[in-house]
Amino acid sequence: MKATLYVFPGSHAAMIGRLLLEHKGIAYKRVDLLPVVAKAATRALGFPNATVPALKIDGRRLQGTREISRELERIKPEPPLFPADPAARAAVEEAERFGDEELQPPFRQIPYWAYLKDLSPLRSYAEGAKIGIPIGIAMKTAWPIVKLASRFNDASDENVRRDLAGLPALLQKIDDLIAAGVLDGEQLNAADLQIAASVRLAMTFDDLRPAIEKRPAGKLAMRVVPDYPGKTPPVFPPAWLQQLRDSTVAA
Ligand SMILES: N[C@@H](CCC(=O)N[C@@H](CS)C(=O)NCC(=O)O)C(=O)O
Repeated sequence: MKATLYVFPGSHAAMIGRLLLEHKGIAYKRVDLLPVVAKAATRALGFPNATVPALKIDGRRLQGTREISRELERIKPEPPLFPADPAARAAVEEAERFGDEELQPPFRQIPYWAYLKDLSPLRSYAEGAKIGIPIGIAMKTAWPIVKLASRFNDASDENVRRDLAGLPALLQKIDDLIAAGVLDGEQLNAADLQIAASVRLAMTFDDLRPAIEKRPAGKLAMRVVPDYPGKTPPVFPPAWLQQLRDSTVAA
């Protein structure tokens, strides 16, 4: 099998693409793009959408974490990403949908808002990436990219404040899915990988990590992605973190 995965540093969706291939034991070449630039690059490479992860596998083009998980399951059934039992499979598919549609989006706003305030942590997210130009030069071009990406992703004060206030409910839902046995079983499934990558990205933020790491959701994230490059020191106004702090006491 010949596989090339297009990603960009820091992207939780791209991390899911990597985890899916690694779960299946499929060797792949990783191509690191830059945010925003990736939009044009993926189109130029013949993908239908302008997002990562984008996977070329045996000449076929797959895009989006859920399309990739399903196709990998079809072309290489072992080890499985989905349970064989239909009811259990439906529960994993629904958890995967939740991860994709509800959990991923805030983490396309929160990071860009933070980098607009302070660009210096950005470099840590590119650790291990080969973006084709020296990292120092890439960082000099980072400011316009971050500004554009913030605009594309609506990373406004209002949205990010709302995202942060919504985190306790998302984390509770993940803890509930773990308690119900849908996630964090003996064998990891597609929803574990989908959800853990977003939670693990959240844990690279010093403001968020203490409220997450001791919860089942945080432990799952560490199990699935022990090393997620990047670290952002405290950056959010304390008032925006109130709900998260309250939920830490309750957890
Ligand atoms: N729900 C999609 C989301 C893919 C997505 O939006 N990826 C972001 C990165 S996290 C992206 O490629 N954005 C384009 C860009 O910023 O250039 C999936 O699970 O694959």
